[in-house]
Amino acid sequence: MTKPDFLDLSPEVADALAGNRAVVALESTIIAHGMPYPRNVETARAVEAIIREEGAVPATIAVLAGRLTIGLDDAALERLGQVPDVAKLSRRDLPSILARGGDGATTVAATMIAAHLAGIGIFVTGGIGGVHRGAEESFDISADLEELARTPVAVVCAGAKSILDLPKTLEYLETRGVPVIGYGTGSFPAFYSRSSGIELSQRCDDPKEAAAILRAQAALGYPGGAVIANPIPEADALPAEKMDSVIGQALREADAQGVAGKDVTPFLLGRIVEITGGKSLEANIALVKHNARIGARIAMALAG
Ligand code: PSU
Ligand code: MN
Repeated sequence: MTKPDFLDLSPEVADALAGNRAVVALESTIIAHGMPYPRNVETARAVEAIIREEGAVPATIAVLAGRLTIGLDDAALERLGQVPDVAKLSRRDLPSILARGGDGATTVAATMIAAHLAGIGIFVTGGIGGVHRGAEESFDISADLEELARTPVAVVCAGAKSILDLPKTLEYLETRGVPVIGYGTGSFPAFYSRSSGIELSQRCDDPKEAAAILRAQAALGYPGGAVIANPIPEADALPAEKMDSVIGQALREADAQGVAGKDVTPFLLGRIVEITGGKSLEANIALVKHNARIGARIAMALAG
């Protein structure tokens, strides 16, 4: 594939890809809209360090001055984490910002698109977007799900937050043929807690097994990606009942304030951190770091 001229790879990432070494993509919406400053930037750096420790190369992705940038330097991470109102970019938003210029943070969907253009097959984050509660009325279904159905990038995450309708999210992924693979678990993780109680039909128990499944999927020539659902470590998990009531409050506030469209997810994420006095943030950081370690190991297994 010829590299589009709006794509910028950092020298480290370009080198690793040219040498067929393990590279792990990371999103930037989690930095700009998923966590407060300065923990967002600290976490972004810590996650990159974990991926390096495991022998892989991290590639954080964002749009900077209208360039789709793969592999951010420290100044760029700081800017995305600090500047208020950085644009949140999903699939639909990329063409305009690349044409017009400007900065923006990429969601799971947009990060998958960029990773695939660059030739990166593994992507680590916290949680994916999904079918929102009440979607039968609002039609609010994250473009992340459709992206998973069409772009061949595997996303290592801790499932999805129960701000979403998790059964409907899994039904959607099933309909679109996206493998959802429990990593060391038979049930779908619920982000802050290890299990949503929903059984998964597929699991793997180590990086080699995950890599074998992804290789088989690639050999089948499927257009889409996969979800590797890695539960939060036991020691960092929060009680599900407690988080359900926090999430319930955040959802009621969003409704009362008429929050809609792309603002829904950032609003809920921000309120959950505030209502829990930062406890949810600690859990979020712990699970992202854990995903980084597992994702890097899977990338190493795929490259090796
Ligand atoms: N869920 C989280 N943290 C996040 C997001 C989701 O627990 O930071 C972000 C991701 O970037 C995801 C996006 O792709 O929100 C989904 O937004 P929407 O629901 O508007 O598609
Ligand atoms: Mn939405």
